[in-house]
Amino acid sequence: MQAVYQRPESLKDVETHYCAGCGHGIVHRLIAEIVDELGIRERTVGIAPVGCAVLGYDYFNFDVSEAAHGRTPAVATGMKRARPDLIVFSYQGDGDLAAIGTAEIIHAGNRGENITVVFVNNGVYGMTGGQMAPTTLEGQVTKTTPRGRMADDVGAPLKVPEMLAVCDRTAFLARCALNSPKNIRAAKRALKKAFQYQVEGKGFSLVELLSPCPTYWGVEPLDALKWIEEKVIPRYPLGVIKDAGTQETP
Ligand SMILES: Cc1ncc(C[n+]2csc(CCOP(=O)(O)OP(=O)(O)O)c2C)c(N)n1
Repeated sequence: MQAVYQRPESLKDVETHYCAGCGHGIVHRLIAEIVDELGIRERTVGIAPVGCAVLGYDYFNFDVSEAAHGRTPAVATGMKRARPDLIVFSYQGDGDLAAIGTAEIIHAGNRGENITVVFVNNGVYGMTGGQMAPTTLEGQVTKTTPRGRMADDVGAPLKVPEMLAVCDRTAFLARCALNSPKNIRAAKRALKKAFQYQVEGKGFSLVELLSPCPTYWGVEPLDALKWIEEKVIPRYPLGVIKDAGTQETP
């Protein structure tokens, strides 16, 4: 019998702590498949964030460092500059990247660091029990926003790849969703390109992944996928936001 689906070598054979229906496990799997397919496991280093993925180092079968409170792009920068042969990725949630780590991500992108950023946007600070994040939608109930985001008070939901697109030195920026097999396959293609760009020395890449968080959205896992389709994607359009690698040089 031919095995068509098995555990990637880059993923440890352990149970994760993530809730049922959470997107982090899917993202871990995609990264592991890509690292295997690119044959870079021996030189890959991940930087885990604060947030639900704080224990990411327990699940990947390659080196993972940890950086507090939005500082993974800084640690990734140092690691990549000291050892350019390494393939370094920063793994971040929306609280970590778009709130407490906003300055870090903008400046890493603006410097054009040759790193890959995996940005998991589930619309809440999951780890803190569902407080509002910069990405929380108007009308989205969270523990600290029972009536949804009040844009007049706190601003509109933040579009991170669009924000980074204005930095001259960002190379590849995309947004994908984890709500269907088709969208997950597209997410894998975008993530693979982001890693490939680093391997080819093309510079800073970031892929935002719209991810379900049934626990802190207070909905069933299937309803969380429907919410992404009906509410999140219309507010955060999918696709490649910038691809400098395919531009012809004059
Ligand atoms: C305003 C604010 N700043 C900083 C923190 C510290 N903090 C705790 S968990 C966390 C990350 C939030 O998680 P997120 O990045 O949204 O990932 P998730 O847990 O949803 O996977 C941060 C920044 C906080 N709770 N609130």
